[in-house]
Amino acid sequence: MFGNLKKKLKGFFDKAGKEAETEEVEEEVLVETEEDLEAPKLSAKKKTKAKKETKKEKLEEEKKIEDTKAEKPKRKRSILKKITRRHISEKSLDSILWELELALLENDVAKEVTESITADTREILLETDLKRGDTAENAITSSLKAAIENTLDVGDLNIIEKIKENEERPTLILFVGFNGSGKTMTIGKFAQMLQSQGITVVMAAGDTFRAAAIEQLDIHAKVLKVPIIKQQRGSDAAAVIYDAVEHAKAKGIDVVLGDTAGRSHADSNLMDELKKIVRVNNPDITIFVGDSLTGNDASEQAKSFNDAVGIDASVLTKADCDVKGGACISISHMTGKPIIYLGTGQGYEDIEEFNPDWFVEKVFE
Ligand SMILES: Nc1nc2c(ncn2[C@@H]2O[C@H](COP(=O)(O)OP(=O)(O)OP(=O)(O)O)[C@@H](O)[C@H]2O)c(=O)[nH]1
Ligand SMILES: [Mg+2]
Repeated sequence: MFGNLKKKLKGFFDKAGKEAETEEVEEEVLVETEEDLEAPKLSAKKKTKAKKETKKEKLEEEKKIEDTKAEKPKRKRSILKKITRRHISEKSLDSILWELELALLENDVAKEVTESITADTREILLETDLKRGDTAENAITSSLKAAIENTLDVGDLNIIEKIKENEERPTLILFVGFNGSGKTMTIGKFAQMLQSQGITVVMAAGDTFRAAAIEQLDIHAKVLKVPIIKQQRGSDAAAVIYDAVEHAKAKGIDVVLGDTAGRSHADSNLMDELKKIVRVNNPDITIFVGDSLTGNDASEQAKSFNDAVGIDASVLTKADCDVKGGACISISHMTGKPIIYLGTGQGYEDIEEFNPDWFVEKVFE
């Protein structure tokens, strides 16, 4: 899984590490220091005056001075200090980042995401001083790692918690995406996963468009012993899902898993139908299901579905195949929504939580 990205980055790091020139620069920096002030002394004038004061006043005055001494007043002072910094020279940075851009593009990271990661890496590298004994390669690796971590840091969505918090009505989870991306299979996996957590589910055969789509979901329902709400092919998908929600309400079922027909964002009729499904049923969670084998296209699709109906998270399927991995980075960045699961095979158990930290470790290990 993600072997290609790892391989590409390894090649990049080797080359970049060898080519990177570091430079030492001496800089003068302002350092703020604090120094103790002398405890205030009584002026001569004040001293004579003090003599004339009563003993009580004198004692009070002395106490005041003692208190001030105890506070130890400090004065801030800025001084110029010379320091030597070692970092990768800007000149070699340009060629390194160009190589990085290529390595990411070749691994299905979308162009705009590549640019953002490269810019982030540049910024981090320029800000980072190389410590004694630190190699350029280490600095490049950790800067890129930090830049990718930033890109993946788009919040989290815990489905199980969200379902358990929603006590008022059944939680409707709608699965949307391109043709053949794995929506229906993922519904089977979700049904199995949720049931194993003691959460009850009903399936809604909302793909009323493609031949045999209803029968396909029906098979999953039978195997998993899950109720299913369906109508004939060609019927109104929004109504099928509405009926499933009503059924869940009546039977006290926790979750409705809504299947939808695969569609391209360019198909305006089907996109309008999807908007209607969303308008009528107001899903609690809309999940974009993307095929990681389609690489760069998956992130473009995710963005267009997010723009059309608003998604809450993505599931990337077929991660068991030798995928490049760049789609994971791109989808999060382009939708601003987290990837929550990876599909890792054709069995019901083949679903894994997506953990950005794990992903980054995997790529850099
Ligand atoms: N290897 C692998 N195959 C998967 C995975 N998820 C789905 N598939 C397969 O991908 C194919 C399409 O899956 P479906 O669930 O029918 O996809 P869909 O999005 O519902 O397709 P449409 O309804 O036609 O839009 C099937 O052969 C699935 O078994 C996965 O994680 N790994
Ligand atoms: Mg389907």
